[in-house]
Amino acid sequence: MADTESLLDEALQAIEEAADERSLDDLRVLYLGKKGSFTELLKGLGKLAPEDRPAAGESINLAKKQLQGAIEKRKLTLVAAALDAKLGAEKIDVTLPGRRQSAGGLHPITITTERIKKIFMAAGYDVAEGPEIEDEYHNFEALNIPEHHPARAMHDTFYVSPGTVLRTHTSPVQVHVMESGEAPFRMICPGRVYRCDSDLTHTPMFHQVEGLLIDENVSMADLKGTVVEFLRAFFEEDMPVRFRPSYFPFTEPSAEVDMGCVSCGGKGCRICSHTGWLEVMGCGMVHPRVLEMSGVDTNKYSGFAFGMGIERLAMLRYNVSDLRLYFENDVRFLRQFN
Ligand code: 2NL
Repeated sequence: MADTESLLDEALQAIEEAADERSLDDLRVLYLGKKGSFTELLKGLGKLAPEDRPAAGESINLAKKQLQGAIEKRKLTLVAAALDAKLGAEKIDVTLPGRRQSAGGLHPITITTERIKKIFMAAGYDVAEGPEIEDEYHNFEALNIPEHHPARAMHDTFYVSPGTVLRTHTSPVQVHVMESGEAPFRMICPGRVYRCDSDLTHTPMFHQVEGLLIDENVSMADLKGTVVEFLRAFFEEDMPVRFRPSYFPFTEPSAEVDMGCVSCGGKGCRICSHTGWLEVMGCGMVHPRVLEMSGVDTNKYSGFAFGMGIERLAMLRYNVSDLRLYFENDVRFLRQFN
């Protein structure tokens, strides 16, 4: 009887101190299992005098019941505590703002192209597009670029196969439009062009917009007015513009267009190589041979054309100092335009 009582006290104490369900179950096995202390006590009943056995047996069974009850009670406490701890650890702050889906946006070259298109469309120009793979006739011959002209040399042009090239400018689009339509024409042709050239200021693929206007009585004055008004609309600034004589096989006369440096206002800085001027496009009166080859009546019509690099215009407008940024797709760069 004394053994039973002290064993019960010890067991109750241990159960009360059990830290988790696992150690509680170990205690159950230790006291009530097949080889547990209380089971051993019951087995020892036989050694008692027969008249003492019923009372001893009863007190052992009573102790076992008490233990089972204590274990159940402790188990409920431990389960509740474990649940509390889990819920505490998983607590979320519902007042925190949600993670936003990032929206994406247009590439600065796309934004610039759309801006150029908008300006010319407002002046009545159509937008024409065409293939990036061209035959040599439309890329060169039709533009009065003869077989041995340096612009046709292998080092400038990507050949797809003999007689087929990646277009080196968007002029062939204008040639297609002239061939298949009737003057007058008023169009701009934006798109990707390719040149076998790669360094700090050249990438093998870049973007160009060319413009072509053909009508009766079109003069160099019309060209100058168009170019100056376009540049002032694009840069939103009334900067000076000058035309320098130049040469292109497809225009005569030809000119290169400079505008007052947007960075220093003409005083001279690193951007304009201390000249106060930035070269922004090439232009000229369309060579009569180019018009004739595409079926335009040169007795009735004349026209002007111009071409500009979109990356260069976008660099000047957004004050971007390195051309390569437009091709790396670093979101830290791209995000700044949206
Ligand atoms: C430049 C210069 C230019 C043209 C492009 C052109 C197109 C036809 C007929 C005649 Cl179909 N000309 N385009 C004319 C002059 C200059 O581009 O520096 N581009 C980046």
